[in-house]
Amino acid sequence: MSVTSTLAQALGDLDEAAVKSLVEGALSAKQDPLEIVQELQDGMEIVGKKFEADEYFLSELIFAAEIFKQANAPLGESLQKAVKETLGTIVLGTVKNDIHDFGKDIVGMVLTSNGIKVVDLGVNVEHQAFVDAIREHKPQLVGFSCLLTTVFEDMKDAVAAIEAAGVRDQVKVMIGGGPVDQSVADYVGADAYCLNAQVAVETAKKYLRGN
Ligand code: B12
Repeated sequence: MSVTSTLAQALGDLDEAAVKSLVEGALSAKQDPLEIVQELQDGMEIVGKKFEADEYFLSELIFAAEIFKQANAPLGESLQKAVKETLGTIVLGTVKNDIHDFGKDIVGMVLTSNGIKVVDLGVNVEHQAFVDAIREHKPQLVGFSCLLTTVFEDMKDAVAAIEAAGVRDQVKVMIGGGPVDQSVADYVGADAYCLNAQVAVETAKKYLRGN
């Protein structure tokens, strides 16, 4: 078993000390920080499944979130490379009625380290706030993060608000988050669905370079 899959399991088991030392070990072994992020994401997947199976409750979810946050702190530093050019701008936020922000923060961090300016609107973002930010910052991209199936409708409404404001053709809308897939992107009227931060970077660069 690789160090990183052990890492996913350690997070799934809420073994705070093991997660900390495995991340430190992986970083000093010069493992790609994005791979480590992916393993932590897999660990959160295990936590989510245990929550669904009533093995974990909200307190465990909160504890897992705390471990995840601490584990990610040194990764952010490793991801910050010398950015030579700014490729473009993305307005990013977690949609209305949703307060999950780890996925959004990771995507924002990885996009920033790849030369894309990130305007982070935070969580539980009103539809109109996306519209206002498009007018103010003139981004080429808008990103919605969504972790709750109950907020698909909010994403759809946010896209509709952007459309109604007459600025839909100025931006590409990218969406991501645990329960999101291509069919959700089609349903809400987004341009692209991104499985993870790596795909987010590839997709953003494709749009910004126009190929
Ligand atoms: C941590 C967590 C929490 C934490 C959030 C802490 C925080 N600051 O974010 C806390 C404890 C606060 C929490 C609260 C709740 N949670 Co919660 N939570 C989770 C958990 C375990 C992990 C989510 C996570 O952080 N994953 C790690 C990140 C890195 O992954 P990610 O978000 O998917 O992001 C990656 C990609 O998706 C993509 N991506 C993400 N966003 C974007 C955006 C763009 C633009 C792009 C391009 C890509 C992209 O890139 C990221 C990096 O690779 C999930 C279970 C799961 N497996 O998802 C449940 C889960 C999402 N929660 C759930 C629920 C039900 C809740 C609560 C309603 C619980 C309650 N009863 O109060 C509340 C929500 C309140 C609200 N209104 O939002 C359910 C949702 C079920 C559903 N069908 O919708 C889940 C699935 C658990 C479960 N299995 O039941 N939660």
